[in-house]
Amino acid sequence: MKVQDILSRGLWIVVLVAVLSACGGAATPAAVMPPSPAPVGLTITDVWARAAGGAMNMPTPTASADMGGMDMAKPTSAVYMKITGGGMADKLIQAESTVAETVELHTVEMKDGVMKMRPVEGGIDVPANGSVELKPGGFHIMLIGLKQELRAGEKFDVKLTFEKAGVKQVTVEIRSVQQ
Ligand SMILES: [Cu+2]
Repeated sequence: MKVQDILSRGLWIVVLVAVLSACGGAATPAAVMPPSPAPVGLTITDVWARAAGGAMNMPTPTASADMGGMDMAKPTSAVYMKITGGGMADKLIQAESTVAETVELHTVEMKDGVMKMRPVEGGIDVPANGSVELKPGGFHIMLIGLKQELRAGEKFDVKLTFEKAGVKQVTVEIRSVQQ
């Protein structure tokens, strides 16, 4: 196996040299990924949220009288993303944002034939060298009680806390989704 290792490493150096000389000396090291070392940290991509909290968010005297302060009047939204783990397994344990009163990690499960969402216990696992997707119908970051309208095309920040990787701030792109 050692010999194999050295051989493949040697091969990659040859490829690297070939690529570099093909570029005419223009150094583009980022484009050439060596195969053996695993990426150090985790990466978070395709971060988006559902546009929400528009007209229905507008408090009118009639609405507040009718609702009587019921929680269901609170506009909500959800944040989705793909998290790819680094060399070791990690766990998303908390999410925070200033756009909502409450931010929770949620999952969706079937209960008595009905899709219901509930808070995740213990966090969302991020496998080493693998990925977990937060997407509609599955894991998501629930935004409860939006303090502002989430307009399609605009952005906001979410602070994610991982067990090992620590705090990561990501920018969320707001998208309109057809119901
Ligand atoms: Cu939810």
